[in-house]
Amino acid sequence: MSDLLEDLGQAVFDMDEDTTVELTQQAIDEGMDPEIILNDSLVPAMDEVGEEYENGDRYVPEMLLSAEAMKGAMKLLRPLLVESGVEPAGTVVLGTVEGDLHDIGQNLVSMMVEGAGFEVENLGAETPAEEFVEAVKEHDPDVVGMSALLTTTMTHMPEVIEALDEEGLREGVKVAIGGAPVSQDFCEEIGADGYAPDAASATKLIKKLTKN
Ligand code: B1M
Repeated sequence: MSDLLEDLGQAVFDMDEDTTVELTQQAIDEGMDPEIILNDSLVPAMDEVGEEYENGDRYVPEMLLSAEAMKGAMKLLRPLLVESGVEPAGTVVLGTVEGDLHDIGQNLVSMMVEGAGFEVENLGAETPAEEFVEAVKEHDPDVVGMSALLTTTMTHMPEVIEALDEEGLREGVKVAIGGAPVSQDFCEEIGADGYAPDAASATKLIKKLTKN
């Protein structure tokens, strides 16, 4: 790997958004293939960040800062990737369920999944079932991801699955869920396809569900 790509990955790992953006621009200006910048430098750096978090060697705010740096680089790369026809790894519609304002974790999941090369339609907090359904019709995603932080709102998750079923859309998508009160048992109970306890494992789960 070139020194520049190595330094770029290190900047993401070090949570240094300014350097990440600067080095991404430099790599673009030097004519590097945007796909190589993404896949050989940025994505492996975020994988490492995810691993550190899973091992307990990195906390949420530090993971967020690396994700922000990655987002800064993606802003520069996305138009070039689209131009060069690089297919995203898949599309994910993501939202926090109805009545639930908590969107910090969900945004973190969104950033990490985006960092892994997926296109993410982030519906934000307080997303009713109908909005998930509309987004699935509009974006034809591979995965619908739902987040809930309250025991009183996790009950909306099966409603979304039912609404997708009623519209004949359930077969065409995988459903991933997460959030503090949610568990693997709950996932199985409501017929979702996967549960992940944190943003790093959500990314792995979505990769697995889409076989990326
Ligand atoms: Co609220 N809140 N809150 N809150 N809040 C909790 C969740 C609570 C546990 C605090 C407590 O009592 N100890 C409690 C819930 C109790 C329960 O139901 N079991 C609670 C409560 C009760 C409330 C209110 C009802 C308080 C009130 O008004 N009386 C109210 C509800 C409002 C509403 O939603 N309608 C409320 C409001 C708020 C704020 C608005 C002030 C604010 C939210 C701001 C925002 O998000 N924009 C807030 C906050 C910040 C919290 C705590 C302190 C932190 C949540 C957070 O952001 N964590 C929280 C207590 C706590 O967790 N310590 C609490 C950091 C974040 C990175 O983690 O969200 O868990 P987390 O996300 C993780 C994983 O869960 C996972 O990955 C993420 C990253 O690793 N994950 C997924 C999340 N979504 C996923 C989706 C996936 C996969 C993984 O697949 C698709």
